[in-house]
Amino acid sequence: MTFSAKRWREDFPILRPSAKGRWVYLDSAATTQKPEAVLRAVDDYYRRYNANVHRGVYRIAAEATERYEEARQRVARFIGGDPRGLIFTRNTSEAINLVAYAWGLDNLKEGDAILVTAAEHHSNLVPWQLVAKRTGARLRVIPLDEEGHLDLSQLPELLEGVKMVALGHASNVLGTVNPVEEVIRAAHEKGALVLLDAAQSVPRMPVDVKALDCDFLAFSGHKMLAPMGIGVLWGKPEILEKMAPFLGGGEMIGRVEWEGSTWREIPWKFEAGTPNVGGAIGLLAAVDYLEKVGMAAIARREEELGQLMARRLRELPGVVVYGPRGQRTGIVAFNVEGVHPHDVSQILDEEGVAIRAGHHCCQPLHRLLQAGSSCRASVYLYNDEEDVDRLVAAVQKVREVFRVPG
Ligand code: 7TS
Repeated sequence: MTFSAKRWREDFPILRPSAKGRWVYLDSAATTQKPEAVLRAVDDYYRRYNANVHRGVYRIAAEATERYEEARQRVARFIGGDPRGLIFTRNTSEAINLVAYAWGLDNLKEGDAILVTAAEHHSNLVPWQLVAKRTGARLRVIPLDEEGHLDLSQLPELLEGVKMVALGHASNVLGTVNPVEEVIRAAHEKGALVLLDAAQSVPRMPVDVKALDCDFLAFSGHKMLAPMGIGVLWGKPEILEKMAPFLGGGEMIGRVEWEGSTWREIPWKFEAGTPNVGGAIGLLAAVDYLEKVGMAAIARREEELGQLMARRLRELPGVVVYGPRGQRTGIVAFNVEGVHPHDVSQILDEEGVAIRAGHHCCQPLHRLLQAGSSCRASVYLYNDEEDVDRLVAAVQKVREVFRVPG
């Protein structure tokens, strides 16, 4: 059965063609557009049953609480996890900070190591640096091979003394999917925990925390059709239960005395203050939508379009494409020789093609690639071959404007 991006695209008001024609959105790795179903679910909450959760005993407060907790159950099912381990956060960054602080400050000490990869997003690097500084732990880095795959040849040595492996599942620059099962198995054999930064995997492939056996998983709603400001940390309940809270405040307490307080059970222990109820309801609608499309179908489609984009861009003289030649996701970073990515992106914008330019929050990786920054095109379920044609034609235009040799 062929994948009908056109069919899905119709659900996204922002993507409807204007008088100027079709606008091509290729920046879904930064944030995805939102379908009617999500917009309607959020709108319905604010119009019809907006109320704070877990507090009021009146009718709409009960409805808001019910929907919020239903979102927790539904999103947990989407990733194959126990809902008691599902904590709503603002985004992936906050989810990772939660673990770095609430787990790291109590479990890391001088001489311990935290293992990351050379392709980490700053969100899965800087929190660990901050906590390493406070605890005396050290960061260690899994290197990459020429194509951007993890070089796991030294993994047993790299794991010596490691307490936490904080690992990106799918790269937001290279388009690689890391062999996380292998790393998780090896880490567990050495007694280390594993946090997966799944910001780019949960939106574009089936992810099952039980099958993976990861200890923590972090992702953002806004990269998977949901509104901004809602994210998820999933953790194994038995680990979360032993952790101290991250933030203190209302909602997360059991009993409060002047001298100290007790905490609610998980997951509420980690949700201080009024949560983003509308966001969670939007994420529930997003997950329903994604399952209707089918995560396996989305993954296949991503791979097809990613391969096509990488191949077509590589055919253009003076264009360098980063990442693997083989299997990849629909995230493709590239550079046009001698042209700054901001100039590329500006010309593309004039051609009605939106891509991202910059270091994509991966400065150490860009230094490895020997590029200060790059252009990045990323697809989602609403993109198709015509969008790839438009991208390639617009990059051709850049080559002409800047007289790129070839
Ligand atoms: N980890 C990865 C792999 C990411 O791609 C991102 C966001 C994050 C963590 C942080 O997510 P946030 O929702 O907390 O911001 N990446 C990007 C990007 O590539 N362009 O814009 C945001």
